[in-house]
Amino acid sequence: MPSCDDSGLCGTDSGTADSTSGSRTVTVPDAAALARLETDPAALERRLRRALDDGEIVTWFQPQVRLDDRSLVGFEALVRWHHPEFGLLMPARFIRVAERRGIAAELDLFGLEQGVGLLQQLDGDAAGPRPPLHLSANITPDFAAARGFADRVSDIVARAGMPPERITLEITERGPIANWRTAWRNVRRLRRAGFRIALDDFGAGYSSLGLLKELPVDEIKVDRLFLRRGAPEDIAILTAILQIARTLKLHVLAEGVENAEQEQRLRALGCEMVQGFRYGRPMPIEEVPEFVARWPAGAPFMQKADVAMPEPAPGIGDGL
Ligand SMILES: [Ca+2]
Repeated sequence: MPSCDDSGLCGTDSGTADSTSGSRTVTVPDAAALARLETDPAALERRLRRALDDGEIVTWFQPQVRLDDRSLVGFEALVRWHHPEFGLLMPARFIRVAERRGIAAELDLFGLEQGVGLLQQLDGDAAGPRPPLHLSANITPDFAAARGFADRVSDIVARAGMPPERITLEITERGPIANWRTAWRNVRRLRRAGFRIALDDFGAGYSSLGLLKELPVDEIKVDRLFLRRGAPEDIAILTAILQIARTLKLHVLAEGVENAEQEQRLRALGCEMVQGFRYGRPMPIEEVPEFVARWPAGAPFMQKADVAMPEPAPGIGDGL
């Protein structure tokens, strides 16, 4: 069975077999055949386009939670490729080719559209009044820089009658693109229209402090990298990120929270929101309504805009 982690990476166990994980069947990929596809960008592009047409691209959703009282805040939409031969493929396997070949926009829009539809369904399911749930949708930088980006995103949300304030666009500075200036102009336009903007993978890769000056950011998504080990330098970096966020009045969401120890660390640092296996794994869209219905009564719902940054525990950050 492939081991899929929270970051969206699946293992590439060799051999071909079917195994069942809960209610869903997972196909273990033929690693050699998959590698052949991955190393042939033209073939991968053709196959990916067909996947979009044939309905093999699916969106999974992972809950986002307020750390303080475990209020359910919303979900991040995560695009997957349900390949008939290779099983469930994470974006890491195809996103680079998708970006280079101009398909990333279609994947981003698909995730957004599915997510907006899900919010509508969840609104309709609510038995009584509850704060509206929020959607976080990933946007690749190439798409952000593309002509028509802002209109295409706005259209999907407007057609559904969904307030843009219920959507966070997660953007990362990954990789070189031709025109950052255009990308950030487009992003600023969507922010003015009411969308929230999150800096994804913050602290890792290309996501830089400079972007906090460049962009009207609402939220920082702290990369899982700083949670894994709990080493003093990781804690120092987490502390510094949270201090910056507090000073700039930004929201913070830590990704990749898997256990009580990590949760405790984030709580002491005054982190506001979390996402990770500890609160819910990514799940197929059909499973989300039941997940929401079963959300424990003691852990309420909360509108994302109302989540406020708590103060860190006394002594945290001293000496930095
Ligand atoms: Ca993301």
